[in-house]
Amino acid sequence: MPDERGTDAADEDARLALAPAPDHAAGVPAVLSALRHADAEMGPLRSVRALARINQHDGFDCPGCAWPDPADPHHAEFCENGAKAVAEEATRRRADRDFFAAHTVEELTAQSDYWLGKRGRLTEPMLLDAGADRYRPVSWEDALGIVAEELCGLATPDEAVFYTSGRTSNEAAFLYQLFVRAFGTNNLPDCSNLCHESSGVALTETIGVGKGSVSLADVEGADLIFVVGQNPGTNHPRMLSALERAKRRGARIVAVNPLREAGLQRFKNPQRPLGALGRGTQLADVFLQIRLGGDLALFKALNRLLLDAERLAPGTVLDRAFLYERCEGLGPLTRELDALDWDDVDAATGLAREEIEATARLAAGAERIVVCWAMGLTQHRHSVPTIREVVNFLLLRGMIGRPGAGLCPVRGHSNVQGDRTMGIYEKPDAGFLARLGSEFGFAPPTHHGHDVVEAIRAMRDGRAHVFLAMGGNFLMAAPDTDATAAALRRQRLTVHVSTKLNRSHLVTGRRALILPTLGRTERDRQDSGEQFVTVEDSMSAVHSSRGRLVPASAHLRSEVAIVCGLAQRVLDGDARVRVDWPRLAGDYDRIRERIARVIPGFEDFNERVRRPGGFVLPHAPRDRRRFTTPSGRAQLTVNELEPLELPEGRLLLQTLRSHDQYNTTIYGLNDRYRGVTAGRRVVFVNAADLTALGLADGDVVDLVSEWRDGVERRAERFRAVAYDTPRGCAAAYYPETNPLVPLDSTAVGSNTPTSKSVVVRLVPRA
Ligand SMILES: Nc1nc2c(c(=O)[nH]1)N[C@H]1C(S)=C(S)[C@@H](COP(=O)(O)OP(=O)(O)OC[C@H]3O[C@@H](n4cnc5c(=O)[nH]c(N)nc54)[C@H](O)[C@@H]3O)O[C@H]1N2
Ligand SMILES: Nc1nc2c(c(=O)[nH]1)N[C@H]1C(S)=C(S)[C@@H](COP(=O)(O)OP(=O)(O)OC[C@H]3O[C@@H](n4cnc5c(=O)[nH]c(N)nc54)[C@H](O)[C@@H]3O)O[C@H]1N2
Ligand SMILES: [Mo]
Repeated sequence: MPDERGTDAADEDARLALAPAPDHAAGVPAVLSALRHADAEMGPLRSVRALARINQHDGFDCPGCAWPDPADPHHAEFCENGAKAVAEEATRRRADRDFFAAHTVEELTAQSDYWLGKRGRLTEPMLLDAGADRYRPVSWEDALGIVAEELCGLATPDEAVFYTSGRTSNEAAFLYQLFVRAFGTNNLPDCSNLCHESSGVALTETIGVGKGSVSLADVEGADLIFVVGQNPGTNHPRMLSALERAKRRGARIVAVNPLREAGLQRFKNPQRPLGALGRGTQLADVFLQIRLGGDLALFKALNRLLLDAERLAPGTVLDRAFLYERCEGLGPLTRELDALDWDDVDAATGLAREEIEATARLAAGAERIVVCWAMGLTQHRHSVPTIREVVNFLLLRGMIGRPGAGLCPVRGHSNVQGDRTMGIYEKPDAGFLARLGSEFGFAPPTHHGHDVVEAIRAMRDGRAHVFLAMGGNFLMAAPDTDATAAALRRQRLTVHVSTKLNRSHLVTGRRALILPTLGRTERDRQDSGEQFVTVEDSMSAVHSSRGRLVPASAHLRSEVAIVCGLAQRVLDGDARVRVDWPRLAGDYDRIRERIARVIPGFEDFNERVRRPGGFVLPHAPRDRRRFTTPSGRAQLTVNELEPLELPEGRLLLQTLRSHDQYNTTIYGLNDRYRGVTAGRRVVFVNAADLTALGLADGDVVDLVSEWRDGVERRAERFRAVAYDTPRGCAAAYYPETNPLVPLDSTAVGSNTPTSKSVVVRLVPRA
């Protein structure tokens, strides 16, 4: 029987099939897969209209990933997975009032996440009354009234939690954080807490800005590109085009990953004539099949080898002028690296010394180095020190603030970076709060709020009673699913502003509301006429996004309108905050005027964002080699290696995405690039580990995670698959494995759950 985590193992197991993984990404199957999805969800006409507008100057920003758009967009500037993301939103299916009347919440809970997502778009506000067995329609006025009633009944504003996912536009995010702070709390956890927080923390400490330092032109102009802990073929397919262009100009690519991901090996560009059919471009020149969590050791080793090379040929490897003028900490770093224990490096990385030495030689000789990374670096216990060591690597060679070189954290959600820029952050800085307060004439709270993990604890422990989410699927995205479910169930009210049904709507507080909203692809008409919104990509470029499709239902409201409606009801009569919410909701230019006055870099926002392609936010290290750290210098840091102890008979499990999902939204049950068809409950294990554990390829096992709290967390019925992954390092899909990630197992410095290193044992099913 499926449970509230959405396990429908019995159903999937029977059809699961496995084949050898292909050695390349995209090509004809990608084109076909994209078209099949689009057609099934949208029909042929709507497909053409929707897909033609993705990432064009007058169109909408792809709701897929945060990879930037080229200055001259290709006539079809999207990828297979972007097309799927659009189809998912622009689907013609509807989860309307009849649907909710026909199913109890209990019945819906028994369905898989895949099934829930396939019900289509939400159409009107729905309320789950205390004690009711199913949702019923409710008017917007009544819905907003319920939220206001519960929020105003709290003992303090800090008893409410306001989550944000990363698709929310700049305009909605800015008003949302303004509303939350005017209400009186900084409890603004977001999906970044689960995602690139480690990057933000490490970069802020070392270069003074928590964002990447490259443009698309830098990536395409680099002569050496590292792709570390990232699976671009699936998660950022348009990045493959940039890598291909760099390769054509002679760049070399080093891929660092425990898995031989298809997209890292070879790319058949579906957007070039014959590209989808030919042999494709070989991408990675060097593939370092590293152990999970081994990257800190790898980059320390590379840095040590750079120092050694400099000693042999002084003045040829390190950028001494840059180091002396702009950086500090070289002395302690040199001493630390000189004491590096190579046995530790061998153990942590599992790489051959020659592989590391050959990579160091490439790095010593390159003129323009870019390092790209994603979740493989950010979701480990030592993620922050690891990313700091990547910064050391680039600083030693003077590779920040130089064309064709720099740091490239590749963001996930399409506006996750913009939401942070707009102030969605639980630890806002004093300068930002002062500007916000003076613009709107109130005193924002200064004490820090809860991040995701803290929010779950607060809800679990009875310190928070109302949970509101601007998008996302908190229950399934957060770690420790059972603990998160228990925390949500303790709430008086849970509220979700959503486009589609998901499990977070089903595991609720005493009362629950679903507030349906417009998606990116849809026309947004307000008092002053049709509106557009803006977003910021991974490379700090801000541009507009205008939906053209007819909204999924006449009752949908934009996120901006929902926030303004909420704020007006909740803050009603509060003389401290003087904001004309209806005026802002009626014309988004008015919101952008306020953003321009509060957030640095947004001067003349309305004018500049109307230029084709928008504008790029300032970034002192990138633009002027200025480092906005307290000392004004870039920080070289000492990062200690702490080898991870893996008890006998245990594996380290990473939880990752298949090719057929968008985070918690499951598009389909295939993972074409890893050879999996019709199932998701698989665990990839090194063949020798299987043998050592007395298991055979294809055995069905339970995954049991072991943590020092003594609680054994279990995820049942996974097919063990012999796979090309280093000894001791297993992999399985998120979100099915989230029940295994202990709430208290987080990265030092960023508090991000360690989703890429969970200690597990495999227990055969009887
Ligand atoms: N189609 C699609 N696109 C997406 C998403 C999606 O779900 N579907 N999600 C979006 C979001 S929010 C995000 S954050 C990004 C995520 O993009 P990715 O970070 O690419 O996503 P993951 O599937 O988590 O893959 C992690 C990769 O890191 C590797 N890895 C794991 N641990 C380690 C390690 O210790 N060291 C190294 N070197 N490598 C390691 C894994 O083998 C895998 O290749 O994608 C975004 N784009
Ligand atoms: N074990 C494990 N856990 C992880 C990760 C991992 O790698 N492993 N990755 C983490 C990462 S990187 C991230 S970013 C988080 C993702 O966490 P979230 O951002 O919370 O999750 P999503 O699955 O992206 O959210 C999907 C839901 O968003 C809603 N939605 C879609 N579009 C819109 C819109 O335009 N507006 C509104 N209001 N709602 C919309 C839909 O209802 C949909 O069901 O998960 C994290 N959790
Ligand atoms: Mo993410």
